[in-house]
Amino acid sequence: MFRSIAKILITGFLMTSFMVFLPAFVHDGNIAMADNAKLPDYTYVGIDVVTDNDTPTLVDTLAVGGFYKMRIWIENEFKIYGMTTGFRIWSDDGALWKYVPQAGGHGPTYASISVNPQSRMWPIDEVFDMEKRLIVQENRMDMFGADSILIGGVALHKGLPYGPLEHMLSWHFQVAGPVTSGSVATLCLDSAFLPPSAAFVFCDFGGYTYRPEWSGQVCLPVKAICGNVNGDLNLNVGDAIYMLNTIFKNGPAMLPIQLCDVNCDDAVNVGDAVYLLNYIFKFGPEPCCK
Ligand SMILES: [Ca+2]
Ligand SMILES: [Ca+2]
Repeated sequence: MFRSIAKILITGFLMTSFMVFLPAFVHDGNIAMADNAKLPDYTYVGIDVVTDNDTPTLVDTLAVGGFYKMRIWIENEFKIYGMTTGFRIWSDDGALWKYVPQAGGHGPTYASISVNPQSRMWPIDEVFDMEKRLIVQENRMDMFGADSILIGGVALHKGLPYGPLEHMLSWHFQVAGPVTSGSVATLCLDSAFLPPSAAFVFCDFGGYTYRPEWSGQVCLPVKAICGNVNGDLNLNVGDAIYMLNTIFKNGPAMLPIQLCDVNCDDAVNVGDAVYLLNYIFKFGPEPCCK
């Protein structure tokens, strides 16, 4: 019963929000949700960035080639029955990134978002887009562009229980550039423009929509280091091992090529790993990288 009611309400909320308002909507930065005043209770959305491995570590600098996840934290003082969130990851100075698919993600090609099984959001009911397909959708709307992601409707049929700040969702990405060794750029993460609220939209059981408080954008420096191919920020024997493993298992194309050609012969192969080992153990010259 709750399930079907919530589904109808959330669908109605999305239909109203997007299909009715969207075509005529002009964002002037001053449009408030009509129902905000009915829901004064506190809700909050925040993000941080950690390494995407077994022991996630908070980072303040990103390495080209490294795997990271943006963790989405939510605190709510009353039950949430639906949420629509948009995020953007972009650079003004040449930093590049790409999605990292996750096993067990939502949908065949939309799996770079995962739900934290340790959170009170788990098990999640549905994640769907505006056409109500059960997916997490990336790059769906023109207004979002290639640097944005829309977590469509997150339906929580029993309601997301009250609770303190908790890591709910993760968005997985790899830093893909800049690829020139020694260069530094900046990658920023923020909420994405999402009409009609210009931010996140949550709704309660009655379908009232409102905007949670938002922690604001995070910008991190991105560093490209010649020979540092395993995505941490140190150049050491681990990089040579990583290079060899990747070359023999998946091929050199899987590496950040410009950072791998450490002997500057315009090819990436076992010779680069040997060159790197020689440098690390003090026998050879510095990594080159054009
Ligand atoms: Ca390294
Ligand atoms: Ca080479």
